Amino acid sequence: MKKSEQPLPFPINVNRRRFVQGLAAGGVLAAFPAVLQAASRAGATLTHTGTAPVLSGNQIELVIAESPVNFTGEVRMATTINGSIPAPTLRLREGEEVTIRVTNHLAVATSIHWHGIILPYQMDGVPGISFDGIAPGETFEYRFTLQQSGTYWYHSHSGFQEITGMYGALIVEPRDGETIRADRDYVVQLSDWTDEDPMRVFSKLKVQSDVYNFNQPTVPGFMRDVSTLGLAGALNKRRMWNQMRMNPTDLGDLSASTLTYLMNGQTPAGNWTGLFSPGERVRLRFINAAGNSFYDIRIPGLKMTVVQADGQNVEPVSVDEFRFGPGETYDVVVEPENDAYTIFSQSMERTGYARGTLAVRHGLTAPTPALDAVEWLAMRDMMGSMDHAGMNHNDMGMDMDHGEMSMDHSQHVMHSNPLAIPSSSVNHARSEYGPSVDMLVHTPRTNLDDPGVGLRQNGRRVLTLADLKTIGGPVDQRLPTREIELHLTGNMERYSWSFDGLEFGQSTPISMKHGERIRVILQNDTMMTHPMHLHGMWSDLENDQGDFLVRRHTIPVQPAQRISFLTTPHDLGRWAWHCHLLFHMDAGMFREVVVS
Ligand SMILES: [Cu+2]
Repeated sequence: MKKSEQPLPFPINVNRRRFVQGLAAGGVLAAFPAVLQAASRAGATLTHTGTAPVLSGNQIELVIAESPVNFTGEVRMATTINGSIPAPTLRLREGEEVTIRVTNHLAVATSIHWHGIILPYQMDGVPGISFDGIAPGETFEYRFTLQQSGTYWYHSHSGFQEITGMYGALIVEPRDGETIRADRDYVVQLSDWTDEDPMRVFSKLKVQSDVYNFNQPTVPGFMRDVSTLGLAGALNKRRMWNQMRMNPTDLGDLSASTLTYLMNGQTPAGNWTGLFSPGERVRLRFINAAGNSFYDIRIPGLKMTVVQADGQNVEPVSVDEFRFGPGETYDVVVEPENDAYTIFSQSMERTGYARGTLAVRHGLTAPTPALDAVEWLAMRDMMGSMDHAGMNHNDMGMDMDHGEMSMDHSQHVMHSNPLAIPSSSVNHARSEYGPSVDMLVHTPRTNLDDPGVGLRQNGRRVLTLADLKTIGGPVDQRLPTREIELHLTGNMERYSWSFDGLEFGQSTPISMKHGERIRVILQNDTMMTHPMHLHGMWSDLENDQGDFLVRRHTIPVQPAQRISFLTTPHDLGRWAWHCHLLFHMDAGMFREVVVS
């Protein structure tokens, strides 16, 4: 049987429902006295879940330990910071120096990375690059001065500790006071939890990359295609995917067959609730702290005004929905009037959701929308910008067999300064022609106004990268003096992820010069969206005409998309650059950047 014709590997049943909804009192262990006793013998206390405690000031103490949780009916050990999921919210002040002492009570090494914070590289918290990590029993003292304000977060950069509970919000209050007016201010932190050992999840993906994909094409789906496309059309659609040996529903590696989606550490059944009084302006600081899930966020009945992206204020834009990947943050302002609204966060692959409520008092709920139908990846998600009408896929701008590449230099635009706009000629590195790469895009799309598969023409106003404009423009106005092009690559069958076909272990560091203005072009030669996070410096996203749009620390790059950003490496040292999907990072989509 061909892979794409397998039946649903995971029947929808009570177990799956438990993953999707979770327990109402996730994290509470009253029903498991044996575990509690064992936990107290080990000196552990109950894990606090839900709205995180807030720590502020210049001296912060954090303790990493294992502690028990129960989100689905099965007790598991989580990795926690100060015994809480999410970890404590740190509220700090711009301009101040902070000392954060992190003590490791685990049996293995740990680390904390301050995501999006500009600091000396030795304080960045990436084991093997910034420092050695924090050994069992040791305390590491982080000390840095906050040179920015906004919504950020922090997480472990060791192994799979992040997805097992090590993530928390980091809010930096502006030195000169807040410019975004709000009566209430809530952190809304999304994450995902698996009852499995993440290492086992990773091994399973390595053996069969679609093991968690239960949106596989099915016989009933085929019959539906026959009725809408005719038999020939349905067969063609199927044949195309089979020839490419790919799966049109590869929207996420993981799904609700192993994940429970959490909002502020609460399951959907737990229903995290933020209170308001009618007419108030409520600021929601959305943080995607998931290990491996993109979320599509909407609050039915409410417009959301996006006011900040990755901690940087943007010109307000009013939307019904936005998508964000692990690492990204968005602040929105809403003005609720009714008694209750659902904050609905469906995962991109549409197998489950996180959910919470905005309400005038506790206990109220609003209806939870149905999950949107799965939309198959479209031609533009593989081929990019070509007009495909009437084309046979052998002629399309994609090469599945690593044959001759067909570069097109005719589009080259003559300009007084060739670096004024990003180059459009595609350069596939030699290293892309190897076993780590199963797809090359020759005609990428450069438009930034596409919300992505599953959000196109859904009747809602969905945020896109093209909508984001940082207030005040770029800090560094210089044109770049150099351009580097890197491709995001992968091989789905091998579950290998890389830059330019080279997994981290085979790669050499990328060199940047201190203070130079440099353009980075990222082209995605895979069928998945990768949230790319560059440590230690800002990524100033531009459009294909070289016009500045928005300062980010994490940029999602869609399938077959080519984006570019400018950066100024202002701090010397060794920095990490990686996909923020935890399993992609671990599978090799990670590079070191050396600033000298
Ligand atoms: Cu990735």
